[in-house]
Amino acid sequence: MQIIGEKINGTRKQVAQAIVERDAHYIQHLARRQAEAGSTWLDVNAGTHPDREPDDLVWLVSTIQAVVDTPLSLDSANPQALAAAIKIVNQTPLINSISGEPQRLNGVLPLVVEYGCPVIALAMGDRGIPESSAARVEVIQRVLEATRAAGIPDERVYVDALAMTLSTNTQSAVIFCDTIREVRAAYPKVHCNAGLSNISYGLPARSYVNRAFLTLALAAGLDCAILDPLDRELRATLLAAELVLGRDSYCLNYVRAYRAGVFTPNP
Ligand code: THG
Repeated sequence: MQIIGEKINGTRKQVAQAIVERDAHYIQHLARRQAEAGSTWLDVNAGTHPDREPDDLVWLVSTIQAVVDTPLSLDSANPQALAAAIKIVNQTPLINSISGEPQRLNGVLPLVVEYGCPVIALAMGDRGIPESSAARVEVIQRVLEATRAAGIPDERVYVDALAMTLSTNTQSAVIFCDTIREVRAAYPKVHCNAGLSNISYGLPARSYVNRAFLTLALAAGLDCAILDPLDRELRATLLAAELVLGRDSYCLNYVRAYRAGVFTPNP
């Protein structure tokens, strides 16, 4: 399982403030803690106005790289911001993301090809996020035609079926899992990613919802997630679910994590 640390995201209030104030310490603290918690990538989302986003993303990337060497997930729909950030990264980043929107495919795919990056592909087209799993699979098929035509191997594509909050559609986790089951069957080599915490947006006691969703999505074929790596109970759930799904030979990861103290509750 690959983990993308979610915490450096400008839609979070304190991060937004740190970006405006150029508070490097706050960002670096989040970077260090998420790296220590075992993130494969750190998501970096400036979440600012498109005019400011290239500068803000570049500042975030250089601020983070000054303290950790975990590769970054550049989270932006803005080709200018991605192009500026990609030039200064120390390690090949994950590009988050492309979609079926022509503007995004045309603007971002050339960068993915030029720099040989892994890339997240969202199940979203020019008319937004389709309601049904069948329509999401169709969008993904179109995006994969484009990535294959550009010479990007399926192994470098992280399909994201888009986890939307249950507070506005109680079927959204079911639709998500149905979509990735179909994608997995048709394209065995692609990865499947989720923005896990989206699922519980607007609900109380979110971590329980995140944990239940993570377990079911893992069973459906999820192998990568943007999540809060500092949520120890979520990490314990991840380890237990992978063990139960037969993805932890000799129970090694589970037992090692127990010994490392992962199973003590969140402070
Ligand atoms: N897919 C892809 N990228 C994405 C998303 C996706 N990037 C943004 C977002 N969705 C994933 N990142 C976050 C980051 C923070 C939160 C939700 C999604 C969030 N955090 C709470 C907070 O900051 O208070 C705490 C979360 C919790 O309680 O666990 O809500 O879907 N490709």
